[in-house]
Amino acid sequence: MTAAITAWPRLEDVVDDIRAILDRARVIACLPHKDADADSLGSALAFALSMRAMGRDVHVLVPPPMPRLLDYLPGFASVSESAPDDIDTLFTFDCPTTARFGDRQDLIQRTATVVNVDHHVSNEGFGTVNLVEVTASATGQVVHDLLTTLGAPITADVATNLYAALFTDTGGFRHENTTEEALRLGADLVAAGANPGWVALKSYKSRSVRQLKLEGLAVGSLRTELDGRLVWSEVTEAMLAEAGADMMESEGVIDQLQSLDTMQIALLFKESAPGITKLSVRTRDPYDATAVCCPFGGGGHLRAAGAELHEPIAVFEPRVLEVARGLLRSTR
Ligand SMILES: [Mn+2]
Repeated sequence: MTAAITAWPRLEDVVDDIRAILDRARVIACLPHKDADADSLGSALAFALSMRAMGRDVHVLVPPPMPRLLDYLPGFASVSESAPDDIDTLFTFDCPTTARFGDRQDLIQRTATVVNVDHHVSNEGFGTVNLVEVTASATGQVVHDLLTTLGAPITADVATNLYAALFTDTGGFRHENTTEEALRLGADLVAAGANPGWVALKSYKSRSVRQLKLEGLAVGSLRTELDGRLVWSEVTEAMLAEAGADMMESEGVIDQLQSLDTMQIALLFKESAPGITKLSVRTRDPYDATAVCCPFGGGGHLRAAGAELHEPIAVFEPRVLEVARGLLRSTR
């Protein structure tokens, strides 16, 4: 595990490099991380749509599977799972490690120029140019700063993608990363054509019966320890089968766990494939979510992090619980 990079170049230090890269680029692709959320894909689409509005032909690729729950984002219909062979310039969004590109990791190695746009503290700096603003509430905020500095247009569709990125990465403007800057940017994006009610409807009020049933099963099997300070649950293959849902539809479960009044560390274990477990972690002050994930090669943000291990839940879960208990016992 490499140590976190603490001093990133500022936008004004890299914008000329990015401008030169765009001038030279012939085939540009935008890439979010695997199992993209609205920040990652919304940022990629916003950048691509703004470039397209300036006459550039830009591809948006996703590592499979296609994140179909995000089909409301403007430009989604143009997203592809397969990459053209002749990409020479790759922009990545909201992805701290190359491992998170899943089946598209090879693109990072075989593309001559990579611009890494992100806001994760744990970013590995894998780009030719790295634009990582760790104080930004969302990668969408970094993209907005980049586009406006480049003089690229913020059309209504660009604004909608950026608003969806910002809105969901702040948990609907509820998480600790809901800064004054984030709220001001939200207003600017609405002025540019984003519809906040519609984005809220699409991101938080458009779930299927399958999704709610799955959530019910996962919430129903939650467990707590240490007076409810530690809460955890699982999403298993059996639950998916019972609800008729797939793993993509388990996205809201961790939000239910972190709504518990006594919660200080919430953990969700997902059986993403036989023998592979995905961990999602949410914490409250003073607990660092990355401290739970880093021992297992994961990372993320101060209050939201994750990891993936090639171990079944039954093996992985007790190890993570030990780390979480240790943290909770060390501070009150
Ligand atoms: Mn993000």
